[in-house]
Amino acid sequence: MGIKIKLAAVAMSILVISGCSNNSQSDDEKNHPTMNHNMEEMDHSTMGDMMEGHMSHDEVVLLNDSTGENELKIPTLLSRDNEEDIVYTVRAQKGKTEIVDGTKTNTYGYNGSFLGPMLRFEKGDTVKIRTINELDEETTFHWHGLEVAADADGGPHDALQPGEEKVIEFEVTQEASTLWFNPHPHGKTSEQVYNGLAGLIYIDDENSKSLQLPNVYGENDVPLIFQDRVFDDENQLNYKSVMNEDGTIGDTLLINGTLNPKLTVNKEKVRLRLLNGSNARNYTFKLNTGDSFVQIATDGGFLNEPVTLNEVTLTPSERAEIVVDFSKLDNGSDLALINEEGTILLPFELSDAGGKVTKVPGVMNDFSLSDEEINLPVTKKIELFGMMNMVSINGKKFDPERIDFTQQQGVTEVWEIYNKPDMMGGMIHPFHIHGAQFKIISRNGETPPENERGWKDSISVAPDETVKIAIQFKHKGVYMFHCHILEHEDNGMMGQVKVE
Ligand SMILES: [Cu+2]
Repeated sequence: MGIKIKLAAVAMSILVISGCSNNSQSDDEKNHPTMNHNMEEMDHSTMGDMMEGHMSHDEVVLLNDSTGENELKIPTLLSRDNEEDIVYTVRAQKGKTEIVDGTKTNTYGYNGSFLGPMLRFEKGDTVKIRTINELDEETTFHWHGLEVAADADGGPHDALQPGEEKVIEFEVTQEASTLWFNPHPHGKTSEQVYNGLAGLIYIDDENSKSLQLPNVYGENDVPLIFQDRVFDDENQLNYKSVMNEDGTIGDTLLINGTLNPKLTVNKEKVRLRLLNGSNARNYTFKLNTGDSFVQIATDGGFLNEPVTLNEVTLTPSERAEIVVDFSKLDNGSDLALINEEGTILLPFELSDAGGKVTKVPGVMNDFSLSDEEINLPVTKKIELFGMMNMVSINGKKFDPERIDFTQQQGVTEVWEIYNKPDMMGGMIHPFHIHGAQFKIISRNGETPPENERGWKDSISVAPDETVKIAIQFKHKGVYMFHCHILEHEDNGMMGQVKVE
């Protein structure tokens, strides 16, 4: 099967992809990690890399349609180590996984060979997690979106060597939300995530339990982890052979690790918890019928009111919870989740069973952004710039010995994040801050769209865009902030804030 390629309008055409035989072209570069770059700014080694077979940012490999032949896998719920205490064990492991029928792919996983279980906490819980590194290389256990002290956060300072373990303990103080966990060892994050290290965290609270939203896990409350990969001729994930310094993109979509997935649903409202778990690809999710759906939650909690949308875009690490109404569909309806190119990501099959009657409440949360927060002066400025291995934040690459900013615990500050374009355009950088949920004040001076008026831990920042956020850290310690294109992160597009 050939790999489909897309060319940007202003192409600096270096198209050297081994094994590619079927290039289709389009002018549409919307929502892709596309970069048209000034050649003069590149050094020779970068050029050499690109000439030797890495993709340039002028083309994005299209995804293949899902054939729908495999029922979607649902991550298992991780049970506690014993009944009395809220203690969990999470092991990073290697293994072999039958992703493609009849063959075993070498993969990484948590408590299994590929991806991980789902950890479900309740607000107010004191949770202990025993993390164990059973890999042959160092790793860390980072809890993306969780508001914990930095020594429990699993940043690059917290590397566990092979065979090492560490127990962390924290209280769940934040509201109901869909978070996730992944490795964060500096320079190795991209490959470890690519090989399969990623898992889900659900937080429940009194509010989420009282809202009567669809909440039957795996039935009408379904997590969807989107990850694109390239399988080689032996059906292996050979990261080094497909790695792109600017973000590794694949032609094959896995959802929850399932190749060619379909989801069987009852005739009811179904809540889909979308997580962009890809190294670099952006997704704009739509229904193939053009029908609308409602978004009910952002990265870190419920929106105040459901927002009706025809599409929602997620950059790497962002989440959105949406509710799709299947209750009025006929059997035989041809319904699928697609992306902006019309690629079928997830076909739905309607079962004969009638579903539960649930309602999306008109009021779900009391998130607020005060005038005081809006009017705070900007006290931290972030400038994202560069491409390939020449990415930087405020002109600097990550240095574990350097603290870039300090901030007082419990004090709200306004950060201004600017994506500085190069002469030929630039690319979207998804920007993530550890250890806190924040609020978007403005995008280019404008109020953010309705579906971003909620708690966020990762934001898309487009070329030449300035995003202002209000952020407060509940805990102390040194936290990372970085681009969530994992290869940019590994290439040093990361800094540190020390909360005192
Ligand atoms: Cu980036």
